[in-house]
Amino acid sequence: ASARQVNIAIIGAGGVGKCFLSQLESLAARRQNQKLVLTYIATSKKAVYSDSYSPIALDSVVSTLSSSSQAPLALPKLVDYLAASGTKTVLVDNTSSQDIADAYPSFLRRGISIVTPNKKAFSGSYKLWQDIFAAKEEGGSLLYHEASCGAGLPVISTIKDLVETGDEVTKIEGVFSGTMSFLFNSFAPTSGSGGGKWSAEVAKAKELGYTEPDPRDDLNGLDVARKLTILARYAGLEVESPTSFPVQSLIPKQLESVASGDEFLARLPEFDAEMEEVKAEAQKEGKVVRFVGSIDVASKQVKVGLEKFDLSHPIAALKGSDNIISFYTKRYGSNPLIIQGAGAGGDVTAMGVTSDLLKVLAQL
Ligand code: NHO
Repeated sequence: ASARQVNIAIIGAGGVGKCFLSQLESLAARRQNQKLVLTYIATSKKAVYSDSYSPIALDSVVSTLSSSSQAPLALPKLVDYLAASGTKTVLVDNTSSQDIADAYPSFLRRGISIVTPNKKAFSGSYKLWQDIFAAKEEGGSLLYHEASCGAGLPVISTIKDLVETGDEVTKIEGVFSGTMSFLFNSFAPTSGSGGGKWSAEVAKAKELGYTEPDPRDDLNGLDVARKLTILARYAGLEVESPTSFPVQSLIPKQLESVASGDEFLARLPEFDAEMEEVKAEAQKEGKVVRFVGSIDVASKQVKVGLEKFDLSHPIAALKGSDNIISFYTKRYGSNPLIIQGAGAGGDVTAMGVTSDLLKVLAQL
């Protein structure tokens, strides 16, 4: 019998997108009973596709894309194009675009499944969250977004499994940002010495590629707030948006509106003394400071910000850019289920997307 075909459409070919493409190439080569055909790929500027849905070769896709003169399809047109192929289709959204996230209901309603590391759809308005799951039901499509929290770590699948098997999540806490983890592990190490100036650590994190191009996008706490919004919703809380609960920003007020990320970095040393004080205050109590998020289900409290931890606490002892997420539930009692490991980076994030794709393929 001939292999069943599944069409793949991809938007986004940046840090995560490129790693995903190489994982997809090896997956397609190993896939026995399904033929995976790339029929559409786009960045914000360019696209490759054809009216006959001819396969785009995976081994040369990056160069095909960069030499293409085709423009991306507008989203409503893309929905029509993909739905008209007559073949089961999976859309992989490797962007951080809110516009694309807002269009998920239109794709899902037309039977197009989605896998994505993009947090915007699940941490936007509560209405969008409801629309997405209603459209998925209506279209009989599938939807996975493991990498929207904790990169490749099994965080979303774990909370879904806990809830769907009838456990009750009471509290979730942890370090949800790879960037913040790296910054505090090096600024305030448990050894007490060796931490550099705050501004120097931020500059180093940027140099190593851990931060967003503009480090303020990490330091304002919103990335963590988005991840907590998603988890809180799965835990049963109707969180309205990532700005509907307290989020501590580490951007000094005076630098909120400077024009560029570079100017921000240049002026950050003016505020080193403030961060030094925060660190010293924790040290006086024999603790270290870390940037954490927590969800208390009973009191419906979600919060993001700095907290002090004993040196022996697992949150204090994290290494590198690792995330740690502790789930307290009825079943697990006072010893939480803990997930820990790399929480940022192209390859591990793409792994979350590829494993989601495998889950979809198994059901198509
Ligand atoms: P890039 O490198 O900026 O690439 C984005 C691509 O999307 C580009 O090709 C751009 O042309 C395209 N694009 C943007 N808007 C478009 C539009 N409207 N139409 C068509 N194309 C468009 O971004 P990344 O780094 O590859 O990230 C891709 C997605 O993965 C984002 O949603 C990001 O939030 C998500 N993600 C990334 C990481 C990571 O490590 N890079 C993680 C999770 C999810 O676990 C990671 C994480 O949370 C990192 C976080 N900063 C932390 O914890 O410190």
